[in-house]
Amino acid sequence: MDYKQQLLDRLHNRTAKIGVIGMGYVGLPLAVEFARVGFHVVGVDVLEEKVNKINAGESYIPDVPTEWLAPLVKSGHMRATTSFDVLRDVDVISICVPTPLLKTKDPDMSFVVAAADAVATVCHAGLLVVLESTTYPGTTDEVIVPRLLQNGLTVGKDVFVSFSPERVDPGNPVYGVHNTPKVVGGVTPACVEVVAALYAPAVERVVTVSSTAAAEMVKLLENTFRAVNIGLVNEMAIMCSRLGVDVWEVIEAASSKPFGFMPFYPGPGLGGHCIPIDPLYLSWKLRALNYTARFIELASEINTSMPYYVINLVMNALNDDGKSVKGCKIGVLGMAYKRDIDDLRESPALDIFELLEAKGAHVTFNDPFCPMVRFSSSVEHSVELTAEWLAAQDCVVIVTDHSAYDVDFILKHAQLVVDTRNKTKGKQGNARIVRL
Ligand code: SAJ
Repeated sequence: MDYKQQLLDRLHNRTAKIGVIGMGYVGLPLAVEFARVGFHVVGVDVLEEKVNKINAGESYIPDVPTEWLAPLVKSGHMRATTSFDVLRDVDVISICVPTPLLKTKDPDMSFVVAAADAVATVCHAGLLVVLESTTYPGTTDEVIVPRLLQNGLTVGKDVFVSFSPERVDPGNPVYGVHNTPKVVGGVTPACVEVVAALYAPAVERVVTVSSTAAAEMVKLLENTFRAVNIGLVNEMAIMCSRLGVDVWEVIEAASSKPFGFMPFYPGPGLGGHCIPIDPLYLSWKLRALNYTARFIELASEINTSMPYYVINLVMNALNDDGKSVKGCKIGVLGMAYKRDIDDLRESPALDIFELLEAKGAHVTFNDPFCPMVRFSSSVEHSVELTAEWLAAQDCVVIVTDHSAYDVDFILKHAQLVVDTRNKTKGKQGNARIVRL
């Protein structure tokens, strides 16, 4: 049996059945994109709540409008379940599960291993398995492949194994699954051919690389590039402060260079589920190979120090008003890890909030996207952004520069504003402004 040709035919005529494990911000958009181009897709997730919402045609991922999902569920092109058994009948399995860090800052591969073990129980000849979760180079070959070989299958002949990094940018109004080029790598050339044929109908451009490790590394280069450059510009901010130079002015002027420069901006720290974490997967792997990824580790050190740097800014600003943090009222504007989204994962605002509380300040926050924040020992709710609340704060800290914030209103009513995002650029008001 020519399983490669069988898969290629089924992918070409859209009769291939696709299973996607993990109905999160990566898996659901991917599943919907496959369904939109005519595949029958089944999403598998451990959370019944997500499964029920999908089967009711209700999206819980902002990047997937319900009006996209509902018709696909109605037509039978999209459904979801908590049972892995459905994967016995699919031709393709895409693994889109989290790859977080353990408390020790080491990779937490438990979700990938659990998915790989589940796939091993349903694996059959003619199956294509694609890992999309961001991970260290070698994961696909070392974690996925051995579990599939237990079934006596031959990779590249009976079963096809690939890696394709997810490039979902939550909240990006321009780039989605369809128009973000998709990098694909495979264990063998036949695996590359098959995985390229999988994505070809769903994405505008497929970029093939020669191996799974290369594809795993592409993603890590992309996000390490960001983490290191953000670390660089955060250190630039610290240096500019020592020099009495406005780092924002410097970056804006440097951005006038039409080649060889790309602006990054200092901030309160590095949030999100990608940028602070992915590079540490790479440095972890290299440590096992007796190599220290110095740029990654230094950038991580600088980026994780930024919340403390912000606390110092606040302390010094209050000190200039003859106040100490202890006993002061401090209002935090924005808790999400970046503007105009509701994601709190790794948000530096969480650290800033807790560090200020630890110093004895009475801290409250406003975030139009995050009505509630659960801390280790308390649950805090977003307060209404009123003139009274602003005026009552000894200091207001802009941590996340949501577009909805009316800076003129804030500067009119606040006494002191510490701005970590240059949101107050070119603005004046009653408040004294201290910028990162
Ligand atoms: N940040 C800065 N300065 C910058 C850029 C970002 O401090 O110049 C901070 C942000 O506030 C945030 C963190 O870094 O806390 C990460 O920001 P991000 O813009 O990288 O946004 P993410 O985490 O949503 O990154 C995603 C990434 N997508 C994936 O990894 C799949 C990344 O590849 C995208 O390039 C990025 O979105 C994007 O372009 O927005």
